[in-house]
Amino acid sequence: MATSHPPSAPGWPTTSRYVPAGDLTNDGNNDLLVRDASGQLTRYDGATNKPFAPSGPHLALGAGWNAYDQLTVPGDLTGDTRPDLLARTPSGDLYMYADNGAGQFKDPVKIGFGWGIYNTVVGAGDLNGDGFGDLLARDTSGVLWRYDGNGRGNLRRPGPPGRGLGHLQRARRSRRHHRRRQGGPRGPRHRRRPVALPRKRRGRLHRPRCGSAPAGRRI
Ligand SMILES: [Ca+2]
Ligand SMILES: [Ca+2]
Repeated sequence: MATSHPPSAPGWPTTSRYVPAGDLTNDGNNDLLVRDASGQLTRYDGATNKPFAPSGPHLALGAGWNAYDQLTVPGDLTGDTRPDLLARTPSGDLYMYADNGAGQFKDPVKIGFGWGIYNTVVGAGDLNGDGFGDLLARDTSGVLWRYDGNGRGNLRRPGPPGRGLGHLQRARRSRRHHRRRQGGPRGPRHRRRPVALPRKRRGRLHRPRCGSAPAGRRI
């Protein structure tokens, strides 16, 4: 999950961005990524029962990271159990940095575009229990969307949409009830088209459909 708040220990500049990163070094402790105001990214290594400190063990991971306006670690996206990093540019391109097995990152792979429709993109860990990290994205109207990691370094639309399914089922029951009250057709349920989101909301985030643009599930 991304955060702009520094760790509670003193000495962390408020101008840096702090990204909880999971266990990048595979030592059983979660680590922290810090991007400073100049764009330098640094990995700070977690330790049991010790707060992160600016003087603690760390490794510089390179410069130029201020090219991104969102950095977040959803968990493992590649299927190797090691957490991976997602980075979004201000223009909406989404890049995946896979953990290289040594607590650093491989070269980025562009996995999407059009993500500028979201004002926040947050790695959420494994929400659906398949072992792969998942992502939450909030659009400018406050609607939250979920993207599931596919274990192959990318994101996919989820299966059962959880709360959203209940919403669709309620909408379907409501429409069926309305038809019956009006004496309309009562054909088998499977012959009807699934009820989509309310018309005023339908397709709001599906305009950039082509390629690997966002196509998440509203939750
Ligand atoms: Ca991984
Ligand atoms: Ca998952």
